Amino acid sequence: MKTITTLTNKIISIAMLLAILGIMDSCTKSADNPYSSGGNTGGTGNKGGPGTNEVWIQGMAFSPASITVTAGTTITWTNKDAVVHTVTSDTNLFDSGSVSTNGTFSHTFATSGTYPYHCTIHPSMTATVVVN
Ligand SMILES: [Cu+2]
Repeated sequence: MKTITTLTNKIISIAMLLAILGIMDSCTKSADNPYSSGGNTGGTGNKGGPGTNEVWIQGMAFSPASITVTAGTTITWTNKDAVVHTVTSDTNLFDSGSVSTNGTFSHTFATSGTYPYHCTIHPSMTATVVVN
């Protein structure tokens, strides 16, 4: 009888250990891949925030106001506002023209430098792309 009890205890211990390992494993997976839930790239909702190499035009502002990328990176802007905006380079390097609600504009930055830009409709909306 005592032997059976000891064996049962061992089985319970092993089961609990496996359960704990299982919990740890699932935590590690979610920590390793924070964007595994799909992210917001290309989405039309306003929840979450812009993904990698992505700028949201939201609340009459560019978010993030300063984005840093490596040369050759394509940045995509998405208009999350109900009004039309533009993504216009201060130095005429790029100009989106009118971007409507949920519309996007992309530009590839081939050369290192600092690239300030603005919205021509709302001149107070300014931001910067830094290319390393
Ligand atoms: Cu604007």
